[in-house]
Amino acid sequence: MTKVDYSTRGRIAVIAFQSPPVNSLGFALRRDLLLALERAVADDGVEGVVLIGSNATFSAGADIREFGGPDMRRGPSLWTLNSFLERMTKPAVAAIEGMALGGGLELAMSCHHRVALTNAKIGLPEVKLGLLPGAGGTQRLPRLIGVEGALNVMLSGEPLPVTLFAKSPLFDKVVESGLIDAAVSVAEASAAALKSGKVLPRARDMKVREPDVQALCQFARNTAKVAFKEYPAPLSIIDAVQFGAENSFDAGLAEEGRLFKQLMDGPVSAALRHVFFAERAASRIDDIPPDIKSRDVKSVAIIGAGTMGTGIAINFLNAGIPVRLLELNKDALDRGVGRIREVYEGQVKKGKLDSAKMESRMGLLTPVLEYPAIKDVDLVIEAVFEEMSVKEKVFRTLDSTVRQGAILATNTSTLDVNHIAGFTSRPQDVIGLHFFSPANVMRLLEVVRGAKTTPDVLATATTLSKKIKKTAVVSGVCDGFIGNRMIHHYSAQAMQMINEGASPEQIDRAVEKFGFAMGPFRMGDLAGNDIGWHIRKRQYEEGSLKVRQVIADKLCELGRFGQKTGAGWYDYKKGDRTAYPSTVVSTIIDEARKAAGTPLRKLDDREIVDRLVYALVNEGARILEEKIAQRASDIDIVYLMGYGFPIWRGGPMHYADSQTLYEVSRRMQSFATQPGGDHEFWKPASLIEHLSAEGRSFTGGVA
Ligand code: 3H9
Repeated sequence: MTKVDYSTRGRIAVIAFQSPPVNSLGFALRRDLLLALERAVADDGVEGVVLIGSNATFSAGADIREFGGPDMRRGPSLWTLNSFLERMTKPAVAAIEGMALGGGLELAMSCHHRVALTNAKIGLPEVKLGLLPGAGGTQRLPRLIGVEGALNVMLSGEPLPVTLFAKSPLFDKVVESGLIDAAVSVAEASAAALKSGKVLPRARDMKVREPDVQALCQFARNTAKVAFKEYPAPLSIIDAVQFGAENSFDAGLAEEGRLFKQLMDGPVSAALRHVFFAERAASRIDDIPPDIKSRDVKSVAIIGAGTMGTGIAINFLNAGIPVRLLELNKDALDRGVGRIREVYEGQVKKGKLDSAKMESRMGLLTPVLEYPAIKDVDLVIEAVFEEMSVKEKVFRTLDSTVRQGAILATNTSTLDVNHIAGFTSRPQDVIGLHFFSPANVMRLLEVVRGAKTTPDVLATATTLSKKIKKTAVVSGVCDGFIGNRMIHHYSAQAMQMINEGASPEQIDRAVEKFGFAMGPFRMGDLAGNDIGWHIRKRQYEEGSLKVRQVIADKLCELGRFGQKTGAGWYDYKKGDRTAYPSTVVSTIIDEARKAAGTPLRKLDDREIVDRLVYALVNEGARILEEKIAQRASDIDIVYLMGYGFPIWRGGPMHYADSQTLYEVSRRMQSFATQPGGDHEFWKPASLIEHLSAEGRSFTGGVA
């Protein structure tokens, strides 16, 4: 609950504020803080004020939940509060522990003095939300620590130790302990100095000490243009700093306010704010109480020492959790251990890891050749060949060897987790943990909830994901779960557009221009086209995939699996990952088009992008209808972290919302009715129709 406590220490008022969990400066806190400050000003017995956050932290800044809503405009704004503080005729001291971020640091910089604990951190992370510090940060920080330092703080957005700034005017004192005492004594000394004729120090009155602001800002601008291509906030930060340095403080504040509003109203900040909340929402499992007890995971076994198994193992070794790597073939096991060592050696060479740490991580790895050697572990993750009969063998063996109470996980990317759980006598302990390749790099982890998986097993998986630095998204069981089920529809559209006249290069280029890390064909070549082929063959057999992907299958029949075979949708030269257009592929495409007899036409980039993205969106909507995903923002996280969807567009579901679901639905219908259009494919999911009719969106309920 938001609360502001007012007490006095001698002639100093101590204003302790709280707004759990991070003391964000929402409307109620701003209102109560201003009231407390007014009380201190009016009290003749008070000579100064100390502002301190409760719950061991100062403040994480403005309340992001208010952005874009009416509360942002309610009561005193942060500008009003800061301006009141700065113009007070009694000294105000910010006492900082924990974090002072964003608007929290801006509040502190509006005080006349700042005192911090040595382990506290400060930062202006607005850039990560597509914003600039909009409550005076772009003007006060350059005056307190210099233009270059301030630009570094604002452009990185990282929280930094206060000790870095201990000698600058940003801090009067940095103390090991006794924060309140130190802050009160700074306030008392300042009040005494005031009586003897000194003026209160204010950031607004300081000169910007930089010999050539214009040159420095131009240099920063050139760098930012390359580093943050699609993001407008970094350039706005530089503009606001330069404007304030070359004009007056007040003119700088006005320019900062104008730019802040512009960014706040823009699509990039809306997307990044959505991502901020989406990441945090993903860890919540709606029907499981947050206080459910997880199982202890102190040891892990990984079955399969291939690329996936070893990648998964590295995550646990990095987190200090011992791993037993099981492979029945000695050579394959040795190769797996060698691969893990190679990854670590690469990191040592790049200076990202020291040799001692590498050896201690390798020391946590035990290669084993038989199942009894893993019988007492807490968690097993199977990463063997993607074939039900192979999984069956592994899970039946696990069931008969591994201790009761251990969690048995499969890393399958498409197979039925319930079916796999059925190979054991303990389906309640079975779960899917779908890592993405390379498993030691990609942040996404799809946690697949079987029909019988118990809540504590699920909770253990999500808790563990944080320990191994993954973002977990819970998915129900279906073919391909959230990510691969959707990508299947995306790929089908890409193939369909080739049949209609587009080339792989044109499709890749269009979608990369939209912001995807890689187009579908370059992605296939990187991941290995044989993976999709293997899945398609199973789906043709089961009858779940009715339209044969003739061109893609032909490529695989010729062994064109992608980069690893030197040929795929593109040609590759040895030691060179550049994708060169292939005459072999264009001949295969020509022949397939002739055989199909589809009339060819020119597709423009907009159609290509819309068809690919809306194919994802339509299937995403069905996934929501079927409750495979808990919420639309989870689908966005899967695509942002696992499939290279541009972060600044917020994910496919947020992107669809930004276009309005009415327009999305109309566009789908236009694809259905154009020559050769696939009516069944482009029938908008009923959720889209239903939300659109009510003027609602997929993600409206989350952010
Ligand atoms: C700003 O200040 C603009 C100004 O310049 C101008 C204004 C005019 N607001 O991350 P966690 C919630 S922009 C509302 O899991 P951690 C978060 O959603 C702001 N809520 O914990 C979560 O809620 P839930 C600039 C916030 O320990 C809970 O707190 N500031 C805010 O890993 C715990 O968060 C930032 O950008 C907020 N400002 O990390 C700071 N911050 O439990 C953003 C957090 O319901 N925040 N919440 O899911 C962070 O970087 C991290 O949350 C922090 C704690 C480092 C503070």
